[in-house]
Amino acid sequence: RPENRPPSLTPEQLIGRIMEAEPPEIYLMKDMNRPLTEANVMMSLTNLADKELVHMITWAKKIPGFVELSLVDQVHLLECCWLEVLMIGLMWRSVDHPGKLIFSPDLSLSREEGSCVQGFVEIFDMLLAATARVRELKLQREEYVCLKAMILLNSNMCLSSSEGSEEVQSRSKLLCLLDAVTDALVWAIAKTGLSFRQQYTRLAHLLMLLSHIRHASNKGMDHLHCMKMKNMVPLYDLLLEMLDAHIMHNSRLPRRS
Ligand code: AOE
Repeated sequence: RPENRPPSLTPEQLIGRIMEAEPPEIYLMKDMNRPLTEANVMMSLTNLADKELVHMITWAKKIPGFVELSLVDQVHLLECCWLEVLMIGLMWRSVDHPGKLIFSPDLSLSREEGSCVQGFVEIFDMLLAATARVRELKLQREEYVCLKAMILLNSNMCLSSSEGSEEVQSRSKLLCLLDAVTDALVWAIAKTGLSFRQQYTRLAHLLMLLSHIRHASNKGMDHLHCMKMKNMVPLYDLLLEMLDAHIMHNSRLPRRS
């Protein structure tokens, strides 16, 4: 059925649309003289994430086909992947600054500066290592936007509560969308003029990055949960609720609708 097909765009057109969806750079306009204490750093990071999440929703909605998914799937996908999406964005911004994480143009932290937040160094090192890998691979912008879209579309591979026909349709739309973005990534890799062998090796390397990002995100979630316990993260009530929803995710019983 036609409404089950992904938007019939060529890989090039799809990448164009995903590129146009890119969120803007976020400035914190923070007081440069503020000392890098645990509380100040966490406040700045939370402030940044808060602004980025608003843009992330706009970004997701601009990915061709995303808004055609069921609302339940849209919410669930974002709920599952938001930290991974923030992290790949952070890696992309930091790629030309070895040893540093560029959270925003006015907030970059070295490993040492990050260590003022308890438990941060471990996550920091994972992010620095993954960023170094991105650098080695010389990730291209087209490839980056495809990977980020794949993180979103691939975040929610759990059993769907596939009762309603709308949910079943949404699930098959999602798989078509994922295929379309995969085609776009393959197209972007082919553009680099590598041999066929090098092309599929590169595809594998790029996709393996995603498992490191998922790992870092899970560790980051644990860390955030600890921080919350210590009352270090000045989370807004709504965000706090949403964070709780995420942490309970793995232990949630299969839902019935
Ligand atoms: C990474 C990239 C980035 O751009 C910003 C940040 C800021 C904080 C950082 C994180 C990062 C890297 C990993 C860190 C983390 C702090 C501790 C952790 C360093 O180790 C993240 C600050 C997060 C603030 C909490 C916000 C809660 C939002 C809940 C969102 C949600 O559940 N839903 C459903 C909304 C989804 C909307 C898209």
